[in-house]
Amino acid sequence: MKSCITISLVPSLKGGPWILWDSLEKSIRESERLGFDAIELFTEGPQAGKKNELSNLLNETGLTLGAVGTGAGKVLNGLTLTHADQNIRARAITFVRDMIDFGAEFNAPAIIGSMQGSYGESTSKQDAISFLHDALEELGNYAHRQGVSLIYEPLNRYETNLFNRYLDACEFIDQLSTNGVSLLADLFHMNIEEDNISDSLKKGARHLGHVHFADSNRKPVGNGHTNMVPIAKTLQEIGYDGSISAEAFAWPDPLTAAKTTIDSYRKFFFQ
Ligand code: LER
Ligand code: MN
Repeated sequence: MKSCITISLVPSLKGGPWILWDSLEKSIRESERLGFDAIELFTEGPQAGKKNELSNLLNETGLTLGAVGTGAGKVLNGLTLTHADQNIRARAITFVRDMIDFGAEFNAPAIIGSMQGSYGESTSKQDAISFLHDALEELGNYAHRQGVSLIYEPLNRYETNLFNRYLDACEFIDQLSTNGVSLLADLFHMNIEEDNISDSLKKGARHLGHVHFADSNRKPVGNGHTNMVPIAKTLQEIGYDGSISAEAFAWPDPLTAAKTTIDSYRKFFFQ
């Protein structure tokens, strides 16, 4: 398993669930100093910092890029893969393709979370699911050709009405013909939606590709009431060897959140 920490380079979204918020350089150096293996980036689009800054910093520190988030496509640009407007859906596909290219240069997958959108107002449930299916098929194949996977993330009911539960998302992925898509288990969303997080992870282990690590209240693990012991045991039992990435509020501040996180990783995964 790779210990990974989220870095946001979008100051306008301050307060969102990312641990480090400083410049790319400061955040990567801090991650290295604390002992993380990898970083997950949340950016406005398919670039981070100045030209070559990311590759230089990764080379210098030996850290890797664990994943790139695509959520800014929705939050900053209003794009989703299930929008009623065909033109907006097409722009969403282009945005995600560009993010796949960005990540693939560093061997990192792109994550589709908020970019999935929701059904309602102008899109029916059936249409939205069919748009999502076609988008994942196309983008999964696109990612696969570049040697990376595309990570689809079920979100809790307050963020999407498409797929909230991990095993429902597994069944949906089973119906795709591409094998370029895997699933993200975000322990915060799962805390809201699953009957039993460990059981869902066991039953859906075949698709697990990334983990977002946060406590019940989305604070860094150790500050809420999720019982992480059986979840960590399950991840080990199913042989999960991908990234475990802290996507949590920078509570009480980014540095303390990062320290709490690396301590939790050591406690649960890397004794
Ligand atoms: C949003 O709540 C989330 O969990 C992100 O990983 C998706 O963009
Ligand atoms: Mn997440």
